[in-house]
Amino acid sequence: MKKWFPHGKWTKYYVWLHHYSIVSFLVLMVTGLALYIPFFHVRLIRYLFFLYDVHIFFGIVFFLSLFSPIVKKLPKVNRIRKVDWFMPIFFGTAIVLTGFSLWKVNWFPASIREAAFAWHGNLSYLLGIWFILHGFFKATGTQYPQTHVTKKMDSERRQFLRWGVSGLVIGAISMTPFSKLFTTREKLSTDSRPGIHVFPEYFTVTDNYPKVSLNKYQLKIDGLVTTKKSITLDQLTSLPVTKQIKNFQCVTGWTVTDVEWEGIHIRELVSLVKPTSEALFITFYSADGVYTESLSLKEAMESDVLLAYKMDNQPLRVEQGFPLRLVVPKMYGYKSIKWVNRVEFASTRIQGYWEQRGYPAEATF
Ligand SMILES: Nc1nc2c(c(=O)[nH]1)N[C@H]1C(S)=C(S)[C@@H](COP(=O)(O)O)O[C@H]1N2
Ligand SMILES: [Mo]
Repeated sequence: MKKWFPHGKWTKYYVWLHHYSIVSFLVLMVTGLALYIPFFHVRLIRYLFFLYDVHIFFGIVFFLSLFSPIVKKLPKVNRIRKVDWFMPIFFGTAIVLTGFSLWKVNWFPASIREAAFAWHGNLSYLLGIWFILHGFFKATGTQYPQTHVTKKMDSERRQFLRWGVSGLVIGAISMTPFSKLFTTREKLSTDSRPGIHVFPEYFTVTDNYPKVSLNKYQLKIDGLVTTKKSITLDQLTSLPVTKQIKNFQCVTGWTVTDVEWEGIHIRELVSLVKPTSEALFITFYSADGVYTESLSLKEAMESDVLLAYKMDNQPLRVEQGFPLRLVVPKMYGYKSIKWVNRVEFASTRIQGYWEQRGYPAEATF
C-alpha cells in the first residue's frame, strides 16, 4: 500500500490511517448488512447479539479514526485534496450519530430512531460508494476533475472540525421526521395513504403468508382452563374493545411510531375460559404452523398487551397477521406473533420460534 502515498515523514501515518479505516469500515458494512438484510439475519440469528457487539465496537473504532487528523498535527507543506478528507469526516460523523441512537434505544424517542434507521443505512451506502471510487482513483492514478470540491488545500484542524460538525448537523437533520420525505420506502410502498403505517418488513418465517379463511377461522383457547372455547372472529370482535396507539420496535433495529391498534385484552379470554391456578404462562400459536410465542400470565395481563384485529382503523391485512395478531408494545416485535389461531394456558414457558434460535425470552428493550 505504501507505494500509493507520497514519500516522506507522513507516509506511515497515512498507511496506518488507511488500514484502520478500511478494516473498520469493512467490518461495519458486513456486520451491518448481516443485521439488516432478512435473508442473512434469519440465518445468523444465533450470532446476532454478538454481531451487534462487533458492529458497535468497530463503530467506535471508526468514529475515533475520524478524529485523527484533528489530533495529529499535519504539516502545512503536505497539501491534501479536500474531498478525500471531507467525505469520510462528514458522512462518517453523520453515520455515527444516527447509529448511536439505534444503539442506545432507550435514550432516544422512537420517532427519532424511526428516521435514523433509514439514514444510517443510506449514508453508509453513500460513503461506501465513495470509498470504492476513492480507492479506484488512487490505484489507477486517475486525475480528479478540477472543481472547488476536489482542489488541494492545507490540512487545517479547523477545517476538519468544521466538516465533523456539519456531519453531525446533517446526522441530526436526518433523524427528524422531515428526513423521511427523502427515503425511498415511503415512495415505493404500495399503500401511501396518509396515516397508514408501512413497516420495514412484513415478516414471515415460512415461504408464504398463511391465507386464513374467515368462514373456517376459529380461535382455540385451551390448556389449563375450566372451559375450553373455540370462537369465531365475530364472537371475538363482540367482546369489549381496547384501542391504543403504540410504537413498534423490531430487534433488527427498525421502529414504527404511533401505530393504532384495536383488539381485545387478554383478560377477556381469561374471563371466558377461567384458567386454573396452575396456569402461569400462555403459549400462542400461529396459523402458519411453525411460529410460536410465550408470555407469562403477568406479562400478558399488562394493560397494553392486545390480541389485535385492526391496525390503523383497518382490518389487518394478510401480511400483517389477518385475522388476529398479538401486540406486545414493550417487547421486541418478534413477540407480536401473527395469524394467531390458538391460545393455550400452560404451567411452563415454552421457547418461542426465535427464542429457540437465540433471542431472549424476556424481550423488553
Ligand atoms: N407468525 C409470525 N409472526 C411474526 C413473525 C413471523 O415471521 N411469523 N415475525 C415477527 C417479527 S420478527 C416482527 S418484527 C413482527 C413484524 O410485524 P409485521 O410483519 O407486521 O411488520 O412480527 C412478528 N410476528
Ligand atoms: Mo422482528
